[in-house]
Amino acid sequence: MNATTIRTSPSTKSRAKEAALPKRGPATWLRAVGLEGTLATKLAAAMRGDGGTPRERLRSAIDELVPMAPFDATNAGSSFRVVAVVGPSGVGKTTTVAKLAARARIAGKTVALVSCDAFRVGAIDQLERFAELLSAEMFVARAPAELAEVLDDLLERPEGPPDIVFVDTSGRPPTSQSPEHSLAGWIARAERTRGASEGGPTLEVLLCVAAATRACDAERVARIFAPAGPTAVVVTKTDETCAPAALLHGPEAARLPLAVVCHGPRVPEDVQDADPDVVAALFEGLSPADLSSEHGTRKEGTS
Ligand SMILES: Nc1nc2c(ncn2[C@@H]2O[C@H](COP(=O)(O)OP(=O)(O)O)[C@@H](O)[C@H]2O)c(=O)[nH]1
Ligand SMILES: [Mg+2]
Repeated sequence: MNATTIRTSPSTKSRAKEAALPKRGPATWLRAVGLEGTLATKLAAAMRGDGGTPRERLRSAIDELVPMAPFDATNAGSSFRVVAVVGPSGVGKTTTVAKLAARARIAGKTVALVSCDAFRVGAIDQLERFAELLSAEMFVARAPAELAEVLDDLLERPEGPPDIVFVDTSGRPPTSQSPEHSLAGWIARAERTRGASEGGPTLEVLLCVAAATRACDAERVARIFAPAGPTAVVVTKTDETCAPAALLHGPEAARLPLAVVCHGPRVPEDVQDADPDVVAALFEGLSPADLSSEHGTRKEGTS
């Protein structure tokens, strides 16, 4: 199973036509793909510049404006990672957990899954099914104390903890009662008790935003989920829109780098590391498959 082999969507040609890069001024095109405000102004200026093809100018403008921090499924430099996924309900959090956990398994890592979503009917069963497919252990934590207990138990295992623990959350705005709210405190405590020499645990909190989210709603999502302490952004459902503005407005609103892009519901295929070429192609209405032939696909464990 190769997580980075991506099929060309049947609608690729029509979407590419809809979003074809402008031959003249870029302002109309930027509006059509949903980009607004200062970001659109900066992109328009960069795209009007000299040198290169329109795609090359778009790519380098994206590279300048949006930091990218691809998800490291190989676990370089950490002995116990906690990766939580937060964001609005229905955005694709549980599916993203499954995709990233599958990538880690493909890279030969051990994973455990924790569901903190005791709210939505069927949410625990959904993660349980993914856990079975991945031969991963799965736990349920309904409150901060339960999550701390699960993580303590995993960390103290005589045979050593799993490489990565993925924490799936409900789409509700985090409060002090939400398990994910307690993660930063748990990490700090674990670091104190274990000491740096033992390689303390690390925490990543991925904020999921759907690709079609407008700039003002991306701001709203970033504000609502700020208490969970996001560290990077995941943009989902790029396959469902020809205006995937949140690829840029999501990271802009959260002031965080883009980690991965999800372009379909399939696990583990429909996920791609953040990369300026991939983002530029998605704005052109191309699927990441169109790029893989130009750039080759990166296999887990070979970076
Ligand atoms: N088209 C498409 N569907 C997706 C994507 N990611 C998730 N989904 C689907 O969106 C629905 C909600 O996903 P889920 O992971 O349960 O969302 P959650 O409520 O945030 O956990 C499911 O039917 C998923 O299969 C994506 O990138 N593209
Ligand atoms: Mg879910």
